[in-house]
Amino acid sequence: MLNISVLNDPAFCSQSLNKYASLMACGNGYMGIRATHEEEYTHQTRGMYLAGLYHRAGRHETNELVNLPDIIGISLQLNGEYFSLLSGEILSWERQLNFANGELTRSVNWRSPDGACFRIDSRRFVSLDQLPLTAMQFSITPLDNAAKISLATGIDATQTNSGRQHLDEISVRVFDQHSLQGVYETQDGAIEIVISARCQLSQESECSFSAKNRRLTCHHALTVPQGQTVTLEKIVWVAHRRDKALSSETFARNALGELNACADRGYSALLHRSARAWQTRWNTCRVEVMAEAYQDQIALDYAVWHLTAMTPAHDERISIAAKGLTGEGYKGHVFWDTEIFLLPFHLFTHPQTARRLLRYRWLNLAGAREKARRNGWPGALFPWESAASGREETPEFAAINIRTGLRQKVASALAEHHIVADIAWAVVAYWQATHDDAFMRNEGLTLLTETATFWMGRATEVSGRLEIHDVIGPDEYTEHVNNNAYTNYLAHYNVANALKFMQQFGLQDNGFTEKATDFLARIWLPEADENGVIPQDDTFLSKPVIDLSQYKKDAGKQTILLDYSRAEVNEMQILKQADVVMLNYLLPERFDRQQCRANMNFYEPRTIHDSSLSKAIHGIVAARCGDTQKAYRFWRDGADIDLGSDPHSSDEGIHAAATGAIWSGAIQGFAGLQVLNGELHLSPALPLQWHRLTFPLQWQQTQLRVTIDSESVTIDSPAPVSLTLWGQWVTVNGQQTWRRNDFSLSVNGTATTGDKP
Ligand code: IFM
Repeated sequence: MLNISVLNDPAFCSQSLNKYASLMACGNGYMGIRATHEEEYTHQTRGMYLAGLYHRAGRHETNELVNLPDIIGISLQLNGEYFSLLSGEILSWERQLNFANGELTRSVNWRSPDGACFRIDSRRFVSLDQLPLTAMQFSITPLDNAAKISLATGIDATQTNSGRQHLDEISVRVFDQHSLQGVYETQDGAIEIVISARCQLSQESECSFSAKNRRLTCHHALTVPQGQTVTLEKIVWVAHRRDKALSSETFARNALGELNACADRGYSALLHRSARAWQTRWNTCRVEVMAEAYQDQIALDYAVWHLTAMTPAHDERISIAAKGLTGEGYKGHVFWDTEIFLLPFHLFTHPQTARRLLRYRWLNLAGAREKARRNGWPGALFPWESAASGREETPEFAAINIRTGLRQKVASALAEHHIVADIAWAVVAYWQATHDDAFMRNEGLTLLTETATFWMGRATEVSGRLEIHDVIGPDEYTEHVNNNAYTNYLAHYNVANALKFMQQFGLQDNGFTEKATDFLARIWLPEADENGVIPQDDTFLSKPVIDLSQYKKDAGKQTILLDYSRAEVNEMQILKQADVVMLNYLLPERFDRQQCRANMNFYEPRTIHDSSLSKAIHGIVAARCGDTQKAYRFWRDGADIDLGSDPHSSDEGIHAAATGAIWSGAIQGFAGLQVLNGELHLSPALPLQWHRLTFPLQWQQTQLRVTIDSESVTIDSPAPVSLTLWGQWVTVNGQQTWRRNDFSLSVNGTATTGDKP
């Protein structure tokens, strides 16, 4: 039995309501529900989202992940007074998300302003076993006197995305004495959502229903004797559809049937089934660390839990939003975060999910081709931000300047083209880790050649060499530059791999081969200076340097923009996030330790880390350079982006990419996992704070288990697998242990070490 950790919400605090609503959000890849309290607080943002359910609320809006009608809210009156923790006294408090089974629980002892004491307990989960299912229980125990209790809960369709209403209420109905159903449709008529809920009280009560102002509500009133507990059990089934093959009535009736079948089983049985699904999940992806700080294990469990909860593994037509399914930040759009920060976890634990994420891009090729064509380029230009259709969804303008009334244009959609090569990078990574030839022959090669074709058209000839002009690299504080090193090198990698895999799979296209060969010979790859520093772009090194220490202290808050305009920032050596260091991370074959260290030493002092995508990558590169303690500091800072003490860091949702990077930092950083020329390398070096690290790893259809401590590595493999360990070629079959110092073997199976044959 794995000893999975829990995440605690340490105290009721009105400042951090939204942070914990994000961090403790329950989800299963199909739906996500923010961990808001049942009772109402003005600043609390409720949220329930279905992966891929986007809609545009108006002409000047972009598609956004729809915040669905709320099912969590319960209005509780105790002796005629509304229950709120802002009044009275909290006598004891416990709230936690149990990662093992996905259950969120709260237990509060509370004294009301007029002196009566109550215990309020609540539990809920989103089922990993039946995706449209969520269940909750809410219990009240009057502790010192009998109490009059009334409860009101149901389906509240007044919910909006910060005021933008996406849904029409089509019908609301009540069935028998317990069940409610609301049918809603996105205002463009494209998607129908049916929410069915059964609310049952553990004791006899006066029960009634109301439907008013988009709220369908079930009311219970009763008197509860002292010491007795009354429990409301609410089971909810959230169905949706685009295709209208069934009549509305049949679809709604089926949903009610599903609800009834679940509700008849009851909360505990439903939780048990979901917990079993989580157990299976944990068995295949838990990363265990024996560390001085238990926080590190919590961070790793937090990461794996959310990486599961945010990923629509059931449906390849959708991908992962930058905030997962935990909030409305970035409007639920999909960025390069998915391929570069989230895909590695899936690739090395559930490669089928990585495949689906890539198929999402493949299914959306039409939008990418269209974007390239509109801009006058061939091939596929993937949108910087995408949603369900694969069209560009980046908002045209950022926040308004309220002094001038002017809106700042968002340049990313116009120039942050590296996403094209990032997707190609992920295709190659997927093939290397799986050798899935069927995928490569079909989707993979189409993606590689379409993206390569884009780069070949995108490049500009300058005195015989090919350059890529007017781009934004990963560092979004430096806009519209020529020859961003990251972009040029990744474009080269993209075209080189398109050519390589075409040849490997025996596909002949003379025109493509000729053009690609020419591109590879002439594309400008910015060269390192004598110290190994690669210029970020053509002009970066000529810009002035300023002292960034005060801004680095507030990393993530973009405080530099309070002192300088974006245009001014653009004219200084200031990075928002890893750029050349990111390049070093992604293409380890190209850059040796000394070059990585040189770039890290040069660029890191110039990097504010205002993006949550920055520190973890620095950590991995530091680990590869042998600076394990520095890597650990970056890793911890990366974990603290969500889990640290800032009460507002995650109000609008967790940072999905940073969550992926918690996993990557451990596996690609401290375990030293790299894929070099298609081969698996491990070069573990644990930070002093970690004594042991254990994790499962899928590599080319074999499920390995790796255990690392300060002196040795043990690998368990059911079939022969070859890899390079600390620079030496080894083959593992069964369980084998290598000591770091001498590579002496303690063998259960057979092993060979030495140079690669
Ligand atoms: O994709 C990132 C980008 O690199 C930095 N700004 C936030 C985006 C979404 O996470």
